Amino acid sequence: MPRVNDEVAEAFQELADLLQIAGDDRFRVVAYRRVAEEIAALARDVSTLDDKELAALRGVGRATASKIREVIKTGTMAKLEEARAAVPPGIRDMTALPGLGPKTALMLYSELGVSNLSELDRAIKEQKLRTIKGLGTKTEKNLAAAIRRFKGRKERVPIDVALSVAEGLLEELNKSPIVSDSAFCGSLRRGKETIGDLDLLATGTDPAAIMSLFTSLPGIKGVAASGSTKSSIITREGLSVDLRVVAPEEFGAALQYFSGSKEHNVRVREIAVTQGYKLSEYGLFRVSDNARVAGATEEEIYGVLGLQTPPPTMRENRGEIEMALKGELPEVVQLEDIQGDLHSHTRYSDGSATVREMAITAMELGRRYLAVTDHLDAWVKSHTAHTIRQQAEEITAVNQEFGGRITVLQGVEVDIGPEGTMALPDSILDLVDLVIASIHRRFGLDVEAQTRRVVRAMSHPRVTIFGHPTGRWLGSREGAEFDLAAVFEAAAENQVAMEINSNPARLDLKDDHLRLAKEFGLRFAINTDSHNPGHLSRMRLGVGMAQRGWVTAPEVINTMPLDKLRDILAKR
Ligand code: DGT
Ligand code: CA
Ligand code: CA
Ligand code: ZN
Repeated sequence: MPRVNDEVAEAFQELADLLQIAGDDRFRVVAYRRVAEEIAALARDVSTLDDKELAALRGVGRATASKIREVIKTGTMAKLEEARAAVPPGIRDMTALPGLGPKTALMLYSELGVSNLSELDRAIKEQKLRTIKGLGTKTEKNLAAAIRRFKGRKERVPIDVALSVAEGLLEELNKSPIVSDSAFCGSLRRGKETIGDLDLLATGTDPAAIMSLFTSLPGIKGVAASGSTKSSIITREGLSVDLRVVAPEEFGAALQYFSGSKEHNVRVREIAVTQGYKLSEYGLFRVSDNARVAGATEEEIYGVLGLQTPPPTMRENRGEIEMALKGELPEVVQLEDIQGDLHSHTRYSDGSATVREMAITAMELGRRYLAVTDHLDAWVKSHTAHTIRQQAEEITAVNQEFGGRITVLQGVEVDIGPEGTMALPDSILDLVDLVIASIHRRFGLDVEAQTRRVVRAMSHPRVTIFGHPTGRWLGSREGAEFDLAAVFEAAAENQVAMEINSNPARLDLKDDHLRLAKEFGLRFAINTDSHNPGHLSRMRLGVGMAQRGWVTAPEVINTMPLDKLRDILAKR
């Protein structure tokens, strides 16, 4: 159907919805709806119809025909704009929810005074919808789910996107001499896998100038709010970004406050109160004389309160504050601890680069070793052994060329079959340095069958790493469900390392699972699963997730120098 027909049909549909909400004449509402349907069903481009042809459409008189022309010409119509102005925009947002038509929206407005999504959310929580005739507990449940989906879809952005937007914006700000310091905070600084909005901080002598610099940066779609010390913009990616300008002596306090999490902040503030202080985004103040005792840096604030400074990735009030009070925070793994990368793909399977190209980029990133782990089962099954030997020769040549500055290891990523067996025979697995076993299909097995499958895979003597264990794909797939404890126990018994996959759509295992895995004494491999050289720098995302799971460097096998790692690989 021509695009313009869609546009016209939508305008009439919206007009009908709005008039219905506003309590307009019922017949007129029905008539506009019919026009919308008629135009949506039209095979020809509506803008090519002459007056006679337009008038021949069912339900279209002279007045309607001129409205159609108006939409074709301007994209909207006066009547629609008028109706939009008459109905609160919040109510229009409500009708965007599946399952909530204009009739119900009107009822919610007139009976409960609900005029936007957050009021609707509250009314559902207070179980008010069921008091209206025709609505019930089922409506409440369905709408609650629709609101969650609506918010989830509109608001959260993958961490890699948010990170590159944040770094781009900070770089622009830092170019200017009026900005003396800046940082990102919020969920991005805590390394969460998805980001609701960006929270940026800056300090400098001229806040107003920083604000106008920020709101006129290139690549922004709109300015949502602009004030003297706080502004919000929307980026091209649809991400909303707040920037606050604070004084240098407040920078650490603001950084601490806006990094969160909220739960962490609440607990730290309680500790401050019991010690006779007041902590806010402006600083740490003594209650007795209101004197500022700290605020320029986070370390200073935590220090006065007798706490170690937890890495931002640990600040979720999951026990880190108690450990910080005792001076027993674990030293979580850092990007600088990483010696190599144990999961990558080349043109031998679905990667886009050669072994040599991957090695060069890995070397530039400071890695001392890189395992190429192509999926040789799915791609070249019939002559896998031959392919492996051929790749081995290529690897030897690359290793000779780079003379120990980087060492390429040969591995395979082998598929775990539905029964837990490996998709390649042992005779093939014996040819390589390292075997990653992963699930790529059949995520929907019931928990019992899935657990049996994975436990069996863990006990295979040649498996070194369990790749992206749950197989979750953020935004589209939850991942396999299995009994984590049973799988971790089997893996521990067989010394299989759990992967922390740095692909931003995976970040798997995730934080809670990592903390459980640690209890079984498991070791981890933080890998990029790169399919091109650009992916190799995703390592920091995996490290962030590892930190969120309190994983320390000695627990990560790819923090080891190559000779130590070879001992581990040889044992398998
Ligand atoms: P997001 O944006 O949904 O991914 O998550 P955050 O953590 O970035 O949350 P956001 O942007 O609403 O707020 C940024 C930080 O500001 C948050 O991590 C902690 C702090 N904050 C926000 N609201 C409150 C609050 O009501 N109390 C306290 N103590 N801190 C808050
Ligand atoms: Ca945020
Ligand atoms: Ca925010
Ligand atoms: Zn892979």
